[in-house]
Amino acid sequence: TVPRALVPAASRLYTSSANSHDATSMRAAFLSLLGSVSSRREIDQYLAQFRSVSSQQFAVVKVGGAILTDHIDTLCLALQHLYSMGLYPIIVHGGGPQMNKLLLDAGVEPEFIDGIRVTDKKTLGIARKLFLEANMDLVLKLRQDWGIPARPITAGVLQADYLDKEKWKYVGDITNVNSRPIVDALKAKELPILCSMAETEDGQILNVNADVVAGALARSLEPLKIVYLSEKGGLFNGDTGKLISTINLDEEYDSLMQQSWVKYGTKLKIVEVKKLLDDLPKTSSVAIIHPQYLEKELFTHTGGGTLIRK
Ligand code: X2W
Repeated sequence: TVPRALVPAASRLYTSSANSHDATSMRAAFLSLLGSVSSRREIDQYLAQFRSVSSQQFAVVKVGGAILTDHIDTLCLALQHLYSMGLYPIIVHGGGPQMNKLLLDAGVEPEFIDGIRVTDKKTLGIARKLFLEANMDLVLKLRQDWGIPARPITAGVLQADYLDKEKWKYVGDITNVNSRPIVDALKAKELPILCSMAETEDGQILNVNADVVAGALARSLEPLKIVYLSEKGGLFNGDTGKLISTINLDEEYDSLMQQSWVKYGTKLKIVEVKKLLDDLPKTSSVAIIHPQYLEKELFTHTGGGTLIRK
């Protein structure tokens, strides 16, 4: 595992060099971070690959709501680390668990159909307020506590129609991604922080599942990495309970689909990831990981969660 004890020291090193991108000191800190688990060449190889594409094509990172509440510093540290190397992932965060709690507090029972929240007018009102607050909290934390210039992008990117107004009410199906605000933020060397709300043509705000937003951003920007940060930190084999380190869809998809433990959410996730990767260049891959292993996943062959590729 990553020697986490080294991380605070490394992060101090980065803070001092975050703006100058002082290659030598960053490199020293980075190597100390990953040194025990991977070779210098391995890290170099990945870094060169990530730097070979334009900044909007490095990574789209989806941050699950539970990460915002329970692992925020781990997330910020990982983002600071990437930022110090000149890597600017595009962040979209959720807020599902917080939303459930607010609804229960308001006396409303959360309702989902096929994993998508049924969002009536009252629920939408609560969601809008919560997602905007969560977005601003994350942006301020990154800026003030971690010295990372983050930019909130809460409108103007995601266009949508109603997914099915009868069934889900105020829930969006993304029809278009306007990447301009994201590209502008990256040009200004700021981390774009998006939340999972979209707008219809006539300006109605709609709730969208954050995984779906990440997929739509990925289809539009075609990044090398699509990362889903979650508490579980990967997909697990239901028979052995072991973390699945790599799934090569071209070779394993059909046999995987026949496994008895591939059902419900796991099945849905694999099917969705396959659809996504079918639409993207072969160099793109999806990683499902805990934020603690973000760098390990990005810069080592062994990774730290589940890597899905074609
Ligand atoms: C989601 C958006 C937030 C989300 C919801 O209201 O919960 C829909 O399902 P997590 O933390 O990633 O689950 N929207 C339409 O996806 O957050």
